[in-house]
Amino acid sequence: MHKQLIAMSIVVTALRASATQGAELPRDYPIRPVPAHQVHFADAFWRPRLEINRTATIPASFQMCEETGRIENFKVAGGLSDEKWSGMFGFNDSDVFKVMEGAAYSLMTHPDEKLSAYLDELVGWVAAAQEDDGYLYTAWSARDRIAPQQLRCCWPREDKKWLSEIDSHELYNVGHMYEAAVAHWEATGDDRYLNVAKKNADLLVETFGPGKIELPPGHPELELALVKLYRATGDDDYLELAKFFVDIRGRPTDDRPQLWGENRVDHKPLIEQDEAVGHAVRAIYLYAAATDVAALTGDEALSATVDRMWENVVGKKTYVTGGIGALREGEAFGKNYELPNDTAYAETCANLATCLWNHRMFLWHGDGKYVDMLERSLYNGTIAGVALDGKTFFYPNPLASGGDYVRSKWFDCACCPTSICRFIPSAPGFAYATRDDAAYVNLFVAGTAELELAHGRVEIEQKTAYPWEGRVTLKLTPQGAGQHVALKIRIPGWARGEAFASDLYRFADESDEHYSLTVNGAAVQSEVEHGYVTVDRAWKAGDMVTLDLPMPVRRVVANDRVEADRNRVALMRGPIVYCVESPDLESGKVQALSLSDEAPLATQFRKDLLGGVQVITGTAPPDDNSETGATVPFLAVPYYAWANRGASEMAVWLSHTGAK
Ligand code: FUB
Ligand code: ZN
Repeated sequence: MHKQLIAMSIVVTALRASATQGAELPRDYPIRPVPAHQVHFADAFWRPRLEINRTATIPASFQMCEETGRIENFKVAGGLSDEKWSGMFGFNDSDVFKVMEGAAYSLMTHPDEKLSAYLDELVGWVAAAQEDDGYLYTAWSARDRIAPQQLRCCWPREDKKWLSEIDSHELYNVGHMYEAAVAHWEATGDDRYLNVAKKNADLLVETFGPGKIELPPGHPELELALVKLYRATGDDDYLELAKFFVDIRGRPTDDRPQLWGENRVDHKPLIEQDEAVGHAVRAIYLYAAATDVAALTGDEALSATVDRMWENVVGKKTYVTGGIGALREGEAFGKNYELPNDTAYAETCANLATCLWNHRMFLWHGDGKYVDMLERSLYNGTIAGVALDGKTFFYPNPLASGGDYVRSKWFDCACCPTSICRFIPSAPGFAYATRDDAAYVNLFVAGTAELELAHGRVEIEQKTAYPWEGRVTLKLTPQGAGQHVALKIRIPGWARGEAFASDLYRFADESDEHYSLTVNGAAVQSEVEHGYVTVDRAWKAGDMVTLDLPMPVRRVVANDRVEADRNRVALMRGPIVYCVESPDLESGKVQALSLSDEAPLATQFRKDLLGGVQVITGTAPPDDNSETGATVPFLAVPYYAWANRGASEMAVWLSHTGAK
C-alpha cells in the first residue's frame, strides 16, 4: 500500500476524531484492526490459499467475466463497443467490481505490472460506462441494446432509474464498486477509480435521503461501502447516507408505500427486529453495516439491535460449520433451530459475510466470542466454498450429500466465486487488532505483523502449525526497549470446553486438558476475560510467549431443538469441523456409518491427503448390521476439504450409538 496514503488516512481519521469529539459523530470502533497488508501470513495453511487465490481464482474469474460479457457490458454502456449488453442479471456489474477489489489487494502484496495495466484498462471502461451525472449501472445505460429474453431478473422494470431497487441491484452494484475503488486507490495511489466512486456517491447523496428519494437498497451492501468511502475520504455525507439507508428499511415511504417484505429485510424497522429472517446475505450485510453505523454514530438503539440479532443468529440459526441461511427458497434463514443438513443452503457469500460481521462485533465489543464465530466460519463453512485448487466453487454448502453435488467453475449468478476473490486476501486483516497499548492476537497463523500502538510499534512473529497443532509461539519486538504492551491472546471457546458461542452445540464428552501460557519459559497464571488472557508488562526485543491449546478430538452434539441433528454426533478438533466422505470408507456408505460413543478416536497428519490435513481415525461397526462384533475402520476429514476427489457422499452429523 502507498505509504503516503496510509499516513494521509491516519491523519484524516485523527483529525476527524479530534474535530468531532463529544459532537454528533463522535466515535469509531474502540479497537482498530491491523490492516491485511501489515500482516504477513507465512504458514502452510493460509499462505497457499492466498497464493492460489492470487494466481488461479482471480485470473480465472476475470476470464469468466470476459467470456460471459460482464466486462464487455461496460464498454457497451460506455459507447466503446457495438455489441449487445448480455447476461441474466442486472447485478453482473458487481462481479467485475469484486474481482477488481481482490486484484487490488493482490497488488498491495505482489506488485505486478501486467495486472496493474489490466486494472487500469478496466478502470477506464468502468469510467466510460459512468453517465455524466455519476450514475453507473450498465443494464440501464445500455437498455436499448439489451436482449430482454436473456435477463432473468434484477434490472429496472420501471421506466425510471432507482425505482426498481427491490430487484435491480443498482445500489448493490455501486457498493461493490466503491469497495473496489478504495482498494485500488490504497494499492496504487491512483485516484481515478476513487473519483468514479465519489462521483457516484455524490449523486446518491443528492438523490436519496429525507425529502429526496426515500428507499433502501434492495440488497444491502452499499451501506458498508459508504462507510468505507467515508473512512477513505472523511466525507460525512457518505456516513450519513449509510445511516439513512439503515434507518429507512422497514419504514413505508411515498416511494415505497408497500414494504418489500422479509426477503429484502424490509418487513419492519431494523431496530424493532429480534429475529434474523429473509435472505441471509442481505441480512448479514445489513447487520454488519448497522454495526459500523452504530459504532460511528453512537446510535445506542442500533447497537442493542445488532447485539440482539447476533444472539438470535448464533443462538438459533447457525450451522456447526459457521454456515448460515438454511433455506434454498429465498436463499433465506429458516425458523429458529431449523437447520437441515442435506438441503442446507449456507451460501458461500453468507458464510463469509458472518466473518465480516463478527469481525466488526469484535472491534465494537472486544469479546473473543465474536472471533470464535469468525474463526468457525472462516476455517469451515467459508473455505468449503472453494476447491483446494481455487478453480471450482460451491454456492450452497450443505452438511450432508448423497453423492450428486460437486463444485462448479462458475455460475450464471456468480456472486460466490467473486466473493471468494475479494475475501481470501482480506483474511490477514482479521488476525490482529489494537486498542491504545493493547495488542490483540486473534488468529493463530505463522508469520509476522506490525502493530501500531499508542506508545510505539511492535512487531510480532508468530510460529505455529495451527490449525493442526495447538502450540503457538509469539516473539515480540517492541520499538522501544521496555515498551509497555498489554498482549491479549484469544483463548478460543473450544479450548475452554465450549463447542460454540451459544448453547446451540456442546461437547458431548469431557476433556481434562487445559491451555497453558508461558512468557520466556515461566508459567503465566491469568484468567480468561471476555475470551482473552492478558499479559501486561514491559517487553524487550525477543521476549517469547508460548501458548499451548489442547486439541483432543471432540464429539459434539446439537441442542435437542435442532431436529435434523438429533441422535447424531459431529467431530471437531481445534477449530476444525470434520466430515466423513465416501472415498474414505470401504463401503462408501456414509449414511450407514454409526459411531459408538465408546469408540476411541485417534488423529494423525496426512501430508498426502487433500493438500495435507489432520485426519481423525477410528473404527465403527460394519454397515451390514452383522452382530459379529467386528468393526471396520473409518476416517474423517476436515469439512472444508470435502468434494475435492470427485462426487462423494458426505456427512458432518453422524449416527451414533450410546448415551451421549
Ligand atoms: O443478489 C446478489 C447475490 O446473488 C446475493 O447476495 C446472493 O445471495 C445471490 O442471490
Ligand atoms: Zn453468493
